[in-house]
Amino acid sequence: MKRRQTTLRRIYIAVFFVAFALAAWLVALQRQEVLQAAVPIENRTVILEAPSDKNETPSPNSMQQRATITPLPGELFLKTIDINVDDDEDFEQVILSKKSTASSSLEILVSDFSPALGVYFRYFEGPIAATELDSIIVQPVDATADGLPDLIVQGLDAANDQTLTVFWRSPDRGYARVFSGAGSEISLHEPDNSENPAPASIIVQAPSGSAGMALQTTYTWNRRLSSFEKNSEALVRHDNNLSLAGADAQAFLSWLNRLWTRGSDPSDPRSLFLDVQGNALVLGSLQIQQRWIIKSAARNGNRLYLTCSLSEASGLTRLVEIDAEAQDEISVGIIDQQVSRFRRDEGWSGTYSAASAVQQGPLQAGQPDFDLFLGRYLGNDDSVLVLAPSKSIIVLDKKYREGIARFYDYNGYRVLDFLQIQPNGLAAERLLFVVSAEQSGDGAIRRVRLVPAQIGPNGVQIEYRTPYVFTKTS
Ligand SMILES: [Ca+2]
Ligand SMILES: [Ca+2]
Repeated sequence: MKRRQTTLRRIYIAVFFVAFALAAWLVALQRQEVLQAAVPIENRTVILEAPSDKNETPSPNSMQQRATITPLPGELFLKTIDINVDDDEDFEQVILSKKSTASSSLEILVSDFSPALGVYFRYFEGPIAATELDSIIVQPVDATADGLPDLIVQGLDAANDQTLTVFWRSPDRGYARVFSGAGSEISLHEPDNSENPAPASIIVQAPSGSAGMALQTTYTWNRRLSSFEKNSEALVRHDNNLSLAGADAQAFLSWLNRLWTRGSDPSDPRSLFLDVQGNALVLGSLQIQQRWIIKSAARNGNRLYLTCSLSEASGLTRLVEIDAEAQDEISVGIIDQQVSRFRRDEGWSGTYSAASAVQQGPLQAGQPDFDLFLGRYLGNDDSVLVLAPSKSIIVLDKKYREGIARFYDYNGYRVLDFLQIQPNGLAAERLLFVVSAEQSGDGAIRRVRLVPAQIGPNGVQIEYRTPYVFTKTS
């Protein structure tokens, strides 16, 4: 009898602990959700575990739930973009779709709201030249200078050639497709004159067959015929003798995996870092730092297209075009998905140089000897340093920070770049240190000295603050 009571008591205690643990877990889960919900949607960042499932297409069911209209029989909705296409007070929806599962081409569908009926309806549909869903950016732009915003759809086709499709909006008959084409480079050039708006021209560049030259075709808007007409065709110099290793996006990404800086405007230095392990593109200026998740990467020769977004759920996509110009030089162009005719330009485009130009050979990962530094360190005043490949920790002046640590060689300095990542996934503070190490006879690190530093247009600037000294403990 006594034994039975003891067993019962043990069971009660065990049940109590299980219930308590479950309750604690539920509270923690709820707190986390509340915290995440408090972050504005566009600022939410999710760190991907592995970039393995990036080619996964969204399930048609979830897309159809987000779409404001229902698909026709056989039709497949792939992506919805909420966007104000006509400059009025209501948002429309642009839906990227396929006519059937067997179809290899994509269409766009504009779903408009009828205030009279209180419902969305199928306003317009038309085929586009882009076939790679991830690459597509839709923008309302008045390409024809008649005061009505047209629809510009940019993206990539199956050969990773750049595509452009222009839907002209007529005053009374909706949209009409007035241009659709592909090229190794294709772009819409808007005249730089807001006083006296003039139609944009389209410039298509294609390989010419002769070395160092490209065939450039220009199309201009013919107002009378309401179409883009071929205006000129010429061979232009296209010198880029740089031969990057490999032909795939992965080789390009490895080559890019180092710190790039832009110093063309000394008052506004910019940096670009491709965090291959973290699957992110980190853009930095003196004021802000942005961490963009790379959703897809496609390569065409010396050009790389990265489709990025601020969070997994975000519909606001950014297409980053990176041209490898020389072994230590890239040019960067950015096209943002817009929600209205207003276009944001944060000034990231331009020519960037490799910060580690001196020491880097071709196609080297930008982390010399990082493995040597991995481990735990203790310093004065309870300061702690933990360097690990996936997550690093820095406790300085009683402040705990966890995030991602990277090493670069920068003009002869070894720099430790630490980006703090908050529990909700947001990137926070960035700390830079010039690192020097004391090694024992077998090369193992004994102590490190971290000197607080900044990276500016003139290279590494050491801050004259007391360095932090850490002793390696494991
Ligand atoms: Ca609208
Ligand atoms: Ca127009």
